[in-house]
Parts: sequence; C-alpha cells; structure tokens
Amino acid sequence: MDQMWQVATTAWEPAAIVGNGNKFMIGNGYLGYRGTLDEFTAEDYVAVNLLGLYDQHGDAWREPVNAPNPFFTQVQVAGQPVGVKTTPVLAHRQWLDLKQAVHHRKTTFDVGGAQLTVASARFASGADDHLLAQRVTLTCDQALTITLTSAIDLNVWDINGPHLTPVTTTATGASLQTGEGDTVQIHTHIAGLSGGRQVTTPTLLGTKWTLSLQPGVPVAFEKMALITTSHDVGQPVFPPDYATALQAHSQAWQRRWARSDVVITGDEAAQQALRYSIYQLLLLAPHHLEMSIPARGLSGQTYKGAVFWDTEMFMLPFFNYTDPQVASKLLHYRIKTLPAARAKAQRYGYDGAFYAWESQEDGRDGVSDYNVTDVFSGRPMRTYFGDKQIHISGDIALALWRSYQQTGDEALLTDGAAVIVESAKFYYSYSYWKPDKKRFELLDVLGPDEYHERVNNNAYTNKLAQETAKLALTAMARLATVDPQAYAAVCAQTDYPQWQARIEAFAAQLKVPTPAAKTHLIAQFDDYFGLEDVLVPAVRERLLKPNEYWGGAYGVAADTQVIKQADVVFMLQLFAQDYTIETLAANWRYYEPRTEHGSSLSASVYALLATQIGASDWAYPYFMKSATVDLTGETKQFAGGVYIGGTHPAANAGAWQAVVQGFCGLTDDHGKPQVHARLPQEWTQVSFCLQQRGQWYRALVTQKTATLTPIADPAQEEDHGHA
Ligand code: IFM
Repeated sequence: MDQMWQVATTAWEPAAIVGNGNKFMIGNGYLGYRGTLDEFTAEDYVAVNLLGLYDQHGDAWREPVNAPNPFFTQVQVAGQPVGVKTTPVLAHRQWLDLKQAVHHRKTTFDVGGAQLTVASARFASGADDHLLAQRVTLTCDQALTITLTSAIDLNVWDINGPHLTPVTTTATGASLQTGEGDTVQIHTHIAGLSGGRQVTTPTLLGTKWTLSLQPGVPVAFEKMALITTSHDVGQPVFPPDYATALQAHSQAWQRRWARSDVVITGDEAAQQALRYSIYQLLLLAPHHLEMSIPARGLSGQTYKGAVFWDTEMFMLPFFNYTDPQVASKLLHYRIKTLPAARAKAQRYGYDGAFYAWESQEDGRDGVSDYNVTDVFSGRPMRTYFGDKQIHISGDIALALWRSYQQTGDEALLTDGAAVIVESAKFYYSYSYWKPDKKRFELLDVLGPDEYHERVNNNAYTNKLAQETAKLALTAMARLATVDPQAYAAVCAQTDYPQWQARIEAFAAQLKVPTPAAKTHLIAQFDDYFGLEDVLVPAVRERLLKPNEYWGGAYGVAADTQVIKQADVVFMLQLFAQDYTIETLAANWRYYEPRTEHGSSLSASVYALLATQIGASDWAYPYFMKSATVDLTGETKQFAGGVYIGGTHPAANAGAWQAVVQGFCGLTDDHGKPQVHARLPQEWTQVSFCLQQRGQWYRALVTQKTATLTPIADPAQEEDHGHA
C-alpha cells in the first residue's frame, strides 16, 4: 500500500495507548471510534463518541455520551487472556488505511511457544451513519485450542460518567438511557462462526466459542453493529455482509477524497501529514444533522465535547471549498442556536447575541467558571473564557459572511443576517463611550491569547467587533435589495431599524488599535508593551511544575509579553488587505518569539501570515507543526491539571489552509477563486480541487505558475468511474 495513504506503528508500548487511541481514530461524523485494540477496555480509553448527544452525571461537567463498544474481542488460551498488555508480542502493527478509512491491526503473540496471530479491520461506514463493521482473523502456526469472546462492552471510558443505564439487554444488543432521558440502542450481528455460548454479565453482552485452530488455517468472523439514539429518525438495517458494507463505505470515501485530496509533489512528509489532516476532517464531517464539530472532534469528552470558534475560524474554509453541504450544516448550527446566544447576552445584562464559548448541542454554554485546576493547591482556578472571550460572536458573524460571499448560498444571508445584526448589537451594548476621546472602547475582555485575562481594547476583538458592525450594515442593505420580505422579517426579529444608527456610530468610532508609525507594531491590548519583555524560553524556565497553567491571575506569562497563541498575528492574517506589508511583517517578527503556541490553533496562523508576506520558508515549519499535531501527539495533555488531550481538527484544518490558501494563495475575488504560487522551495507542484459558487475547479500550482481549470464535480466523475 502506498505509504502516502497510510499511517502506521509497529511499536507497542503502554504509554502510547492514549495517543494511539487519538491517532488511529475512525469515524463518520455521526460517531467516532477511538484507535484502540480489540482486547482493550474502558481503562484503555475505548470510546465510541456520539455527535450531539450530551448528558450530565451528578454535578460534574456535562459531556458527550459514549455508546457501548460493540467490538470487544477477547482470545483466551488455557484460561489466560491473550493481548498486548498480558502476552509476549512477537510482531505488531497497527495502521490506518486513509484512502478507505479502515483501521487495521495485526499482532503475533507467543502463546506458550505457539505463534498466534490476531488480525482485525474495522470501519465506521461512510455510507450509513449508524453502521460499524469489524472483521477478525485468527491464525496459529500450531494446533491450539482457544476460547474467543466477541461482546458488546457496556463499560466505556467516560471522563464524567457513567451516562448510560441499561434498560433492556440481550446477547446481541441493548437499549440504554442517559440521565437526561435520551436513549441509545445498539444491535449487533455476527457471521462466520456458529454455535457458541451466550455471555451476559453486567457489562458484557456477547458470545463465547471454543475453537480448535489448525496450523496455518485461519478462522475468521465478521461483526456489524448498528447504533441509534432517540435523536434519530428511521431505523437502519444491516447490510447483507461485511464485503457489501465495505464496498459502499469505500465508494463514499472515494467520492470524498476525489473532492478534497491535495497532492503535493516533492515532499513526502508534508504529503502524508496533510493527507492525514484531511482524513481527520473527513471523518468528522456531520452529514446527518445541523451540528458542528467539537474542538477535540469525536476523540473523547475533552472540553465537554463542545464546539468552539475552532470551527468557524479554522475548519469552515475547508468545508466551504470541498463540501458546501457540510459547511452549511456547520453554519446553520450557529443560526439555530441564536436564541441561546441571545439568552447568554441577556444573562450578562447585554443586548444582542453573545455566543457560548463552549457550545453544546442547543447552544448552551458548557464552559465552567473554573476551567483549570491549580496544580499547586489542587483547587479550581477562576478563569474568564466564558465571560470575556467576546470575540466568539464576531468570529461567527465573519464566518457567516465570508461563507456567504464564497458560496453564494442566499440561505446564509436570509437565515444568517439576524446572527450578524444580533452580534453587532451585542458589541455595541458591551462597549463604553469615552466622551473625552470621542470613541467607543471594549474594556475587560479576553482575546485569543488566553494568558492575559480581562484586558482592554484587545486588537483582535476590537477589529472583529468593528467588522461585525460593518457586516451587519452591509448584510441588511443587501437583504433589503434581494429579499425585501426576509429583510422585513429580520428587522422585526432584531429591531434593526432602532439599532441601525447605533451600529453605524459604533463601526465608525470604535477604537481599533493601529500600527505605530515607526515600528509598525500593533499592541495586543492597552499597555501590552508595558509588560515585562521576555521571550518564551525564559518564561518556560520559571515553571515550577510541568503542567502549571501559564495564564490566570499569577501564571508565569500573565505579567509578561509572552502569549499563548496567535492574536495580533491572527487579526492581521484575517484582515491583511487593510494593512501594509511592513505592518504584517513587523508584527509577525515581533510576536513570533513571544508566542508559546500553547494552543494547537496557533501554528497554522503563523504559517498563513508568513506566506502572505512572501516568507514561505518561515511558514513551512509552522505548517508542519500544525499538520503533524495528531501524528506526533506532541501537544499539551493537561492545562493546569485538567485533561485536554484528543485530536485537533482546527490544527488539521489550519494545515489545509496553510497549503491551499497559504502556499497556493487561494483567495476569493468577489466570488471568483484565484491562486498564486508561493510554494516552499522543495515542492515542485501542488494540485487540488475546489468549488466556488457551484463551479468546480482543479488548481495546479508550481514554483512559478498557478492555474485554475473549471471541471465537473470530481465526486460525480468517481461515480461514473464506478458505473
Ligand atoms: O478554542 C481553543 C482556544 O483558542 C484555546 N484553547 C483550546 C480551545 C479549543 O481548541
């Protein structure tokens, strides 16, 4: 198999269980199945994360629900379990076939001198959201009697569970209920082995066989599982067999890859990492409901399984260009949750819409006032992510508008204009009018750099708030022209005519930090340059404990200019057209050594802005950092005592942006795509497909040339190929 379509490990170490569980994920947007081994249990972080189904257990954080694991497989020899944790391993390989989206493992164990090989494959169907399929083959070099158990394991890994209580169980299925009254159903079907005894313990539902393996003669079984919840409509049915299910699944993924693959010539490491990043995004794309993608994907319950700005600011461009139907679902999730954003604004005493910082299925804010635990005292620390990170509403407004511009999808304007207007109203009501300075200011906020809390006039936030106000005016003017009826409805819904003049004044008179005349530098917030000027290594040396939180009231970075993640640089990358190249470059240079990149969101932003200032060589390491984040697993696993591990879809998408929008310079020129060559030196060519306003193009970028050719939908081409 082509190495560029594969991610593999041949090493088995206990320390890698969590990391491999993330790295070898499979999924289909409806659910995510962690990359664990067949014999693993809850203590090895086995989980089948369901999108959009949440539950609160006791007083703990509300988090997504994990379905039972349908594929627990246990081989025993002479009563002893065979597995990587208990049995000598002679050879081991675990890998993902990225093209087919199938997880594989093959392990040869030394069982009292006999070589027993367990090989398995599994996938989360791309053709049927509810379907998981598994194939297991056992081979031994000698005659050997084994017992084999294949069961549904009801005991899953939860951070704050348990969430599911069995209501009815059989040897092949179960119906379970969450504390909030939702239900989860699981049905399984096995083919290939007959007979067997039923196994029904409080946590295992399945079958056990005693098998006599003959030297070199494989014994195989296939298992399929259907998972549904009370949120679903309709009842899925089992496909006739594994091969049929695999064929439908592979064809669905072939269509996805036809639209979204990016082929890099001249750099295999970059190719593999980027393809893996795209794989991660494809496995998360929700096709079935208006829901968005949680910050840690479907890899677990980190961050309460919540949706952050990560989707709008990082993932959306990928979906807009490769799968606008999915992009529309992501945006309609925010449109749908506008009432919750209004309610949040009201709770804080503001007008308009203040979106949840950690948004769950109905837009409620999962954020806690105490999001971090102090590693010294073990006490929860007061953080202000939910109260003060007001840029979230502007992130959503900007994403809605830019998606509308790019896709030309009028529904985004008719349904989304209220979101933009309500966000503008929120900023107005949050601001202070300074009569002496004759301007509005946004005081007491938290910008993208979370290490500096409760600052005044954060450049990113203010620029975005101003842009939101401008977009509200533009969107409403456009809506009045193209759809007077919808305009009237939004006016009635938002009271826009009463607000228009205030929004205009706010847009014109909000303080937006500007570059200093000589240095071109923009202060991240008021008095930022008055903070201690040290660089990242010096601040790192001050840490007393490795997991210590850098921000908060007395974190090591709080009184210094060291920042967590791209902030001014992000603002400049988003609004590069408003600034000179000197300003873009000077700020990149200044902030780069002062940025810890403590968030996986940071690196791709630095990569993108570097390409915009013609420094693709500066961009390259940041692109690779972003693209390999889930391959190396080298990210923070704890923020001040709270587990934050999992996959990083925003970084995966940032890597895609760095290549497509950065190195290949893809921009949207009033609804028309354009590409510009600015490839890293070693790359000879990049090619990819994109769609804009219903037209598909193939982009071909070399060191010196960049072309776009209109083409038919590459997914349909795939279908014709199969017909
Ligand atoms: O949204 C980010 C935030 O910017 C930094 N901390 C992690 C969040 C989820 O990825």
